[in-house]
Amino acid sequence: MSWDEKPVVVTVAPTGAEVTRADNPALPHTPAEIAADVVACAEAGAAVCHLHVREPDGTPSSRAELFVEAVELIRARTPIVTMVSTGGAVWMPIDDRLTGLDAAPDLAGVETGSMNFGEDAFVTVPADARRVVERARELGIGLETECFDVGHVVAAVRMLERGELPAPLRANLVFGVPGGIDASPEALDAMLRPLPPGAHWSITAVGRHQRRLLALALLRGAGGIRVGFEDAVYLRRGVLASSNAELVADACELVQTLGRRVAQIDEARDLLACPVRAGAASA
Ligand code: KMH
Ligand code: ZN
Repeated sequence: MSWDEKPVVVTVAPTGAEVTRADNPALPHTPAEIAADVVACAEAGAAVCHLHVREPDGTPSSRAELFVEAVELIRARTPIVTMVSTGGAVWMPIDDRLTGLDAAPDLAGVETGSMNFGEDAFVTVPADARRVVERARELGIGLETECFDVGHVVAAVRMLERGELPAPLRANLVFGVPGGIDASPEALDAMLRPLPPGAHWSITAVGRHQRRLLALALLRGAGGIRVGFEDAVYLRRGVLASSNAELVADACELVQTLGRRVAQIDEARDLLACPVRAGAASA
């Protein structure tokens, strides 16, 4: 199948760890709110959800029970691919970033390098990355590398080559985080260069260049794109999104406008080599 015939996996990142209700009042906090958003996003075209959890007051959390509750509520209502963050929030120690794995999601993110993150340091040393990979392996959870700069992509590929990261390589390339690579066409070239042929790559972009960079990546053969309040709370300049589902619907329209097709959830599972877990809702 040529790149333009390949369906595009749309991921929603509904809550993240940095955005607040002061930024967008529709931000989901509780597992029930997150699950309701994810179900609506699946109906709008999302095939994967990238999950962080929050305390009821909105504080980013690492409580395993919240991850378990969110994943269970989602699985009961939609077969969407579940992915937990192990990036957490910048202040979380690595032990706290592993708790989402207790929810037995389909996939987990793994950071393969460190960086500044705005005014903070977001640290993942190689031993941390190996811990995430080992724990995910033990639990039969697939991995997606979260790469915020070229060195993170290179490190992920080296881990793959050394057998430290299981194949297939799923790489989410993130642009525009202050401290990471910028959101420019040249940056996209630089992030793609180290990837081996056949890697599944998706793109996340934050800030005002988001839409342009997603469009560019779709025309360069991106296997996936990510949207949601974690990355942007605006639909257009000056227009707040009313919900995560509105952002997903808008992203799906962009995919189609550019002559590509949005992947159904079962297609996404094939593309991501991510089988259905026993007990999960069917399509
Ligand atoms: N909240 C950021 C510090 C991820 O989920 O993998 C990390 C993050 C990346 O959101
Ligand atoms: Zn995240």
